[in-house]
Amino acid sequence: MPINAKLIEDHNEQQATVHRRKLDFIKADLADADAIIQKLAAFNIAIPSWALGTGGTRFGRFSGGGEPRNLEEKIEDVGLLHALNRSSGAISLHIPWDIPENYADIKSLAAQYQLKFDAVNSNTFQDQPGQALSYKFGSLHHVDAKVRQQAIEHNIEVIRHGVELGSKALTVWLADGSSFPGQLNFRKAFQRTLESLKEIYRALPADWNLLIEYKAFEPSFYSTTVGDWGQSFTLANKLGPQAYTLVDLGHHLANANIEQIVALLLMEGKLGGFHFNDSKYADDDLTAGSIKPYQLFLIFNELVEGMDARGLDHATGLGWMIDASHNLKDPLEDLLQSVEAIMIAYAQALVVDRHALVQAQEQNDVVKCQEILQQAFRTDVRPLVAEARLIAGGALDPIGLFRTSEVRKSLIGRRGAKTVATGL
Ligand code: LRH
Ligand code: MN
Repeated sequence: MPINAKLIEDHNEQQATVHRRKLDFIKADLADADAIIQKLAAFNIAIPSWALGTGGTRFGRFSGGGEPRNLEEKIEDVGLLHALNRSSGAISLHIPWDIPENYADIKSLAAQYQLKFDAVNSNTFQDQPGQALSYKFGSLHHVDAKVRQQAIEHNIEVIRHGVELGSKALTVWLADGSSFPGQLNFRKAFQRTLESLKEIYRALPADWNLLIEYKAFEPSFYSTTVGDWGQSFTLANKLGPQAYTLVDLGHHLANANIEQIVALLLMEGKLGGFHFNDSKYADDDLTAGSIKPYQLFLIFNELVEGMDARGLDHATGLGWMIDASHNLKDPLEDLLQSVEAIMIAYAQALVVDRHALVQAQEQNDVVKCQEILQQAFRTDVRPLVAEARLIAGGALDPIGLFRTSEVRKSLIGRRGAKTVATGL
């Protein structure tokens, strides 16, 4: 592991004076700074196993080298991220891209890096070598019961892998849909999806959640059977108490008010978790907070308000995951930026003067409401996030230390310049 405690200590010593000055500045204006720092230190975001290498599009992929060649190296890379920011303490696996050869070895390797296994993801959007029946025309909504059964059994197998690893949730994202009017009977497709999910739900261990991820379009370009929050919410309600919706920020039509969707799903007790990323046009899977940082803040503003209203613990109450793809940036630097942006949005939401906001809302003082929110959004909370890292044993400047330690150079040295990671 190119990053060790001594390196982090020396790095933090060099940064200590500047950090302390900035921290004292923001603490002077905040009554509950220490409580906020504790909340930030307890907050962890799971890293997707499929986003540790260079992503690409159908037009091309430009690998940067030193990418993980197997599950062990993916765990090592998430371990490195967690050593730097102490906020990436879990990995989310995608099956069959990451089937462990030996559960015990993989679990002890993850434990070495203080990593847990977050939700496991099924994959019925690709045909695997030797697969009997194709998912070309869908999986859980397929007109052929044999194809649906094949997809159901795959999801149950994914649960089995997850149980071995100590995961507590299955994420189901379905590419199922249609690309031409008339191709699909929407009612039958939805009912078949529900009946198929019921069989998967029956296979869930009692302490597991089923997270139903919706997406407006791609790879289907006319309809997607689980295409929006309403369809996912309806399925989760019909399935039972262990079924929830999963909100991938990139899976909405343009200008959707995602923070309002989040507030309502949370109010209904059916918000299960997130796939954080950002986008300008479609499911671009860009770095979280890189295009619409105000939207990310507004989402966390609703999360803090709604989770406190339900008495939910911020760190454990929902599934916090990143789902991004890195076409241009170093994958590890990109993930460090995403975690930082999410922590900043959470910290900004924690410094909102909630009492004053409620008062202004009850008085329809529209200007005051906006001033209160933007006061928080315009507050530089980075020293609070850095202090949370420091007290958790991380680096004050993760990307700075990643670069000065030439981590990528040593990974390329060990793994080669042309390695390509499995995944998207
Ligand atoms: C679909 C999705 C889903 C994953 C896949 C890698 O767009 O967001 O969460 O299975 O990306
Ligand atoms: Mn996703």
